[in-house]
Amino acid sequence: MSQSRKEFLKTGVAGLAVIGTFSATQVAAKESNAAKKIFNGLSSDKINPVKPVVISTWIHGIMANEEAWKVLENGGSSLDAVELGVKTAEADPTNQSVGLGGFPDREGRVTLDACIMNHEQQCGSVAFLEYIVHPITVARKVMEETPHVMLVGKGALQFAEQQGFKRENLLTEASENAWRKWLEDSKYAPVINVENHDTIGMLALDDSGNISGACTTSGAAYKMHGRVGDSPIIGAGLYLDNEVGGAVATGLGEAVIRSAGASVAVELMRQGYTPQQACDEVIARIISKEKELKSLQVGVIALNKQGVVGGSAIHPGFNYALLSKEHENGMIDAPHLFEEE
Ligand code: SD4
Repeated sequence: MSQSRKEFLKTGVAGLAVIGTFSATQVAAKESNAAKKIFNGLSSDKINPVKPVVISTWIHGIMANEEAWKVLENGGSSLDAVELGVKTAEADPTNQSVGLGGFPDREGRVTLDACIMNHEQQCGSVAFLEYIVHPITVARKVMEETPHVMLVGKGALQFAEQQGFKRENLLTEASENAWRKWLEDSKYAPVINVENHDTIGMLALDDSGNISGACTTSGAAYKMHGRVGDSPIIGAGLYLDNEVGGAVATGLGEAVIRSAGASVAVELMRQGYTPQQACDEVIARIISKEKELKSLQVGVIALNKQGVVGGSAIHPGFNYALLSKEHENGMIDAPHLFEEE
C-alpha cells in the first residue's frame, strides 16, 4: 500500500476516531464523515433490530443463530444463547476451522481456543486445548466453576476431564489428508476467507437487555504447536461491556491481538461510535499498522445495547449472520476497507 493510501486511512477513517472525549457535535459529525464513502457493500448502520438479536461470523453463523434463537425467543439468557449457538459449529466435522474436524497444527494436532463472556463482565477461556469437542462449554465452566479466567493446554484438558468432558479424536480424515498434503511443502501461509468460514464469534442481546458473547476456533491451520490466537483472549477476539455493547473478531489472530481489536471496538462505542463505525475504525487501525496487507484478513462485528449491529473487514469476502425479531436470519456482507492499487 502506498504511503498516501495509508495516510488517507489515518486521517480519513482512523483519523475520525482517535480515542478521546468527543462532544455531541463531533460524534454527529462522524455520522456523515466523507470517509464512509469509501465503504463497499451494505452499511449495516441502516439496520436497527429490536431485542432480542443475535449476530455471528461467517456462513456457519446461520445455523448458529438459529440455535441461539431457540433460547432467545423463549426469553432465555444471551449467555445460554451464545454457548448453544457456537456449539453447532464446534460439532460440525465439515467445518475445518472450528472444533471437531478443525485443521491441525503443523504436527498434526488439533488444538482449540475459545472464550465466553456475560453481561456481568464475567468471562472464561481455554486455549491450546486438545481432544474436547466443545471448548466453549469448558470455557464457560472455567468462568463458573473456577476463580480463574483462562486455562491452557494440559491444565485445561485436565480440568475438562474433571468436569466430565470425554476425550475424542478431533482430527477427521479430511483434515488429516489436508495436513499431509500441506506437509509436502510445509509452507505456513494462512489463506484468507478459508472456504468462507473461519472462527465463529457470536454476540447476543436478550429480552432482558443483556449482552453476552462467545468465540471459538481451531485457529490458524498448520500453526506452530502451542500457538494461541486472539479467539480465547478477552479484549482481543471478544470483549463486551453490558453498558455499551460487544465485539468479536475473526481472521488472523496475531493482527487482532496487536490491535486489542474487540476491546477497542467497545471503547469506541462507549464514546459514541455506532457499531459500524467502531468496526471500521478497528480495521482502519490494523490497516494503518500492519505491513503485509495483501494476505491479511481480519473481520470485526459489533452489537450495541440498542441492538444495532455493524461489521467490517480488511478484504472482501467477510460476512456475518444477523437474526432478530425484525430481521430474518440472513447474511450481511461486511464492507472492506483495503483497496489494492
Ligand atoms: C486465530 N482468529 O486463531 C483465529 C482464527 C484464525 O485465520 O486463525 N484465522 O487467529
